[in-house]
Amino acid sequence: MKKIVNINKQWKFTKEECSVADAFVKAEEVLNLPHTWNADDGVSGGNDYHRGVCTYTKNVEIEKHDGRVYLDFEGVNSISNVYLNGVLLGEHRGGYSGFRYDITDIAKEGENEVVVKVDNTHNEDVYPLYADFTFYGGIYRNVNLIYSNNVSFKKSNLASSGIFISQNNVTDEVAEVGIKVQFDNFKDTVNGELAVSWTDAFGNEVKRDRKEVEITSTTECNFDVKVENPILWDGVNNPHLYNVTFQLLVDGEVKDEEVVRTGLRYFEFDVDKGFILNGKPMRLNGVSRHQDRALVGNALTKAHHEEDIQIIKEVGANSIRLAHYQHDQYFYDLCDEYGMVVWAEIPYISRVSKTDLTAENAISQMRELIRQSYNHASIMMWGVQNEIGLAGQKDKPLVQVAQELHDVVKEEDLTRPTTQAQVMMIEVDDPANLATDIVAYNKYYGWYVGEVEQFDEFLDEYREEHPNRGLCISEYGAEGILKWHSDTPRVKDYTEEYHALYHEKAIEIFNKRDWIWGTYVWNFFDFGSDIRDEGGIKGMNNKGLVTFDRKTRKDAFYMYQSKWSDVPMLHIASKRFVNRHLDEIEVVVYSNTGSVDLVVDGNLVETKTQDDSVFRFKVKLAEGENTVKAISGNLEDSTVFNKVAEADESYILPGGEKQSTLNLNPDENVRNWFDAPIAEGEKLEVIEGYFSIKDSIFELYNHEVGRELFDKLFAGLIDNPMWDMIKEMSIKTILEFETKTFPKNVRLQINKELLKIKK
Ligand code: GCB
Repeated sequence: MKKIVNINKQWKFTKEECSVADAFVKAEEVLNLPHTWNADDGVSGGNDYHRGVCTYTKNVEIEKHDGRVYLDFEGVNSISNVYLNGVLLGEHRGGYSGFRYDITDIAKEGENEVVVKVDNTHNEDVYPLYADFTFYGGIYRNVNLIYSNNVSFKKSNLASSGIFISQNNVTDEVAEVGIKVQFDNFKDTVNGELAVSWTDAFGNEVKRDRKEVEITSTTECNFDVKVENPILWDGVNNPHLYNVTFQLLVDGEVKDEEVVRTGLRYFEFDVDKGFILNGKPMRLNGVSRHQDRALVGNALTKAHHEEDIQIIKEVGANSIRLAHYQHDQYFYDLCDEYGMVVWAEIPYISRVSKTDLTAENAISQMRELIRQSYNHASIMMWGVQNEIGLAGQKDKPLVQVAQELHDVVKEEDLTRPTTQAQVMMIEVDDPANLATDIVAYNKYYGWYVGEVEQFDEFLDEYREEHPNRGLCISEYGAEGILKWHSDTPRVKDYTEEYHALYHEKAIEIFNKRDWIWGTYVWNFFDFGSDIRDEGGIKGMNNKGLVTFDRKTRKDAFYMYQSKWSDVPMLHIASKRFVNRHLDEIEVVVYSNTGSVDLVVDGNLVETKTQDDSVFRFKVKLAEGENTVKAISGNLEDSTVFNKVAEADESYILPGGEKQSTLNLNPDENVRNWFDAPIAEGEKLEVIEGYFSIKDSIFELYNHEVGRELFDKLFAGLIDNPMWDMIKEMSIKTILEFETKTFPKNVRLQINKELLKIKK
């Protein structure tokens, strides 16, 4: 039988690259895995966290064993070279997938020396190349020894289990499942038997199959199974899982056993009804998760993963985008158990490699992800890319690579669609949108770009362009920092109030459209991004609904909970905004109970009964402390607001609001030229051979006549440090960054001006 021995304990480490010969002398710091060397400097800002080659060593005790022995790594970021007893076992390129070496011929009974060199420096051939998160270096997931028989399920297929369950046709009545089992045999061909038993969550065996198999070194066994009257895996409502036990027997002796936990379900993405699970439409109320957290970075324990899924359940989400890389297998297990619909993806993000033109590394990471995660019921789509093209690489084969990745997915898995998260400036009619089965956009109206209300316009525009293709908003979000507050929340003020208001408005716009199949809040947790310095905080992306240490749920968290969760809840917002100078303030209460009483210092101010879960009360404050209570049935929440004479400046981000990402400030008169009303239903016109706002800003800049208009409207852009990136964007995208300056009528007027310019 197979035996797995975890060997996380008692490694030694040095933050330098050593030769294999020196490693055992130089690596002196004793530590247990999981480990990263960037838990602190990876989140301190300045983009100066240690990126280099570091060395780990361990004396590994290996038992006498008649069979095979494997050294199995679940995640090492990002390039590793592993040596056993001085012999290089191999190099693994990619920081988020598992890999495994057959060490049978090199291992000896007793003590063995393992050296792992881990490199998290930039390497142009290994994704991710550039992204808004810290690339924590280290052996940050489990390391195991696997003792297996000479005859076993395949251990060397990209660190997968060698068993693949394909849900070919599942209905309420029957699940038709295709099973592929791959074997290893390091000895002579033998006749074995494969026993497969399905047990439901109540412990009833519902199906048992036995197959004779002749096992050679390359045997693969494919067969179909029907499970009658399956108990379906029904998302958060009933995430029922079967234990499917695969036993390999030779002469009646069990040589290997794998228990695959999987759920049976069917789903589709409908152009009008959105996502449909087991025949019932179900809007994917999703959040995105980055794995890292305060103090430990990416070196997580099971308890950390469990806490994360628990908080995601608490908000009432039914889907998770596991961004932007392969997550721990244990987390996918938890998603299966909790009934979360998962978008899984690889770190093919932001830009294409300058050297790996065929995206070989992205392809290999995709194959690893799929083979290692194939049997998870929760995974319903494979994400092939995120915001590729962000850096304006129009000359690179962006669409081609996305298509290739799509094809690779189809070679690996015919049961799940491919998806992709488009960067906001990809136009809705861009052919890139057709590269995958389904498509999604990352859109930041109301944060990087214009106002949150623009989602309305974008969604209508998309729908018109693609009446036969659904859509998901794969990212949307705003920064929300606990110490900043405002009575008049505004874009880019970083306040907890704007963060909550932004999400209220966004979700309201999304909820008006049943055809959208899903939305994913960016991000559920604050996360480390050492390149950042935002809102007075260095090294962090603060768009989370929950803080980096998982300790504080921001108001926006409760706003979503009031919309998504069935568990009765009540929450007064802005509790951290204690000192208030206005005579009358607005008190926002989130509750899914339908009716809330607001009581101030023991006096009922108002009872509100409404369908909407966002309750707004006007409250007059008395000097000094005012105790505010919200009550609904048995639920109660309270806080104290302190009336002060002057506005408390400590709530305002020093340096003031940064109102604009691009700082386009054309002369007021210039803008006014275009400020004519638009006729009802007036649309954007494009004429072949003439300019329109769909052309790139660079084309306009390079055109003799166009340049005049460019200089009037966008002169400031050339000095923008991001010019190289911005110049590839369309004029439309640039204008949409600043919709206060360029509202829709102005944009249409500018388009009319452009239509006069022949290319
Ligand atoms: C995006 C990226 C994500 C960033 C996010 C942001 O579109 O996909 O990786 O973290 O924007 O917060 O800017």
